[in-house]
Amino acid sequence: MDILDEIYDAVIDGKTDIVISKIKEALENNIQPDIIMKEGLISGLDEVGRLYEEGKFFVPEMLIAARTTQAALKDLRPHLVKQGVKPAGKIAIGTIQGDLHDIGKSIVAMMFESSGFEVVDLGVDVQPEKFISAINDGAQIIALSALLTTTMTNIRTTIESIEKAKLRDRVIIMVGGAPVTEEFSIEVGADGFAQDAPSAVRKARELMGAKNIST
Ligand code: B12
Repeated sequence: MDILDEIYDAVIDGKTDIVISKIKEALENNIQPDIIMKEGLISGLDEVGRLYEEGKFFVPEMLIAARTTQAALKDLRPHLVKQGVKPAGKIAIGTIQGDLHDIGKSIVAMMFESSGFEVVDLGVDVQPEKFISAINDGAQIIALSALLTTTMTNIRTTIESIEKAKLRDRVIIMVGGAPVTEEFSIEVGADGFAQDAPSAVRKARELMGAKNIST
């Protein structure tokens, strides 16, 4: 079997040791770091996302695969930097003001990081000003998570604050969390909604392609 296929399979199985040793072998065989990342790691993780959406994988399997990919990326990062590969985009993520739920937000953050994005995790109970600072610091995507129907309304307040700060054109705004829906996302003027971590990454890639964001 091809080394990249072995990396892909080991990501799906969450076998960190195998992924790391196969990456070493791939580098020794002069396979470019970006090819290892895209065709081994990210496509393996995309498959995990697909299996999750089909109901064949659950959150634990998705977390294990994301952790495997993160560990592998740590090893691969110096080689990617040397090759001049840039992150897929810079994203600032946080749970909305008043809300302390962080499990889903952290899964989404991990999935973005494992998929090649630079992630700034702003934590929980994030005030609009912190999202504004993140945009000023170069975040191209702002991801807002809400788990309570009472805090969901703070998504609207945060988007309004970004508009008032005249930064709306500079950023893609994504929203999610159990009570959030596609209709709500349109109503509050977000750019995109996703119901889980794999579709959040897919949606972000799609939005990055569609909206020309200058930093
Ligand atoms: C665990 C939990 C807690 C923990 C949180 C621990 C932590 N570190 O996060 C604790 C015990 C602290 C807690 C507290 C409270 N909770 Co609570 N909690 C839950 C519970 C059981 C699970 C939430 C969870 O983690 N789900 C798993 C994750 C993986 O799913 P997720 O968050 O939806 O995330 C996924 C997607 O939504 C999406 N996603 C998430 N964020 C984003 C962001 C973007 C941009 C995108 C694109 C996608 C995305 O991707 C994620 C991964 O697939 C839910 C019930 C439930 N089953 O949902 C209640 C629940 C959310 N809690 C509830 C309540 C009421 C509370 C409290 C108010 C209780 C109280 N009276 O004190 C407090 C609120 C405190 C506060 N101010 O935030 C209610 C909310 C009801 C409502 N309609 O608003 C729920 C629904 C329980 C219920 N059935 O009543 N809670």
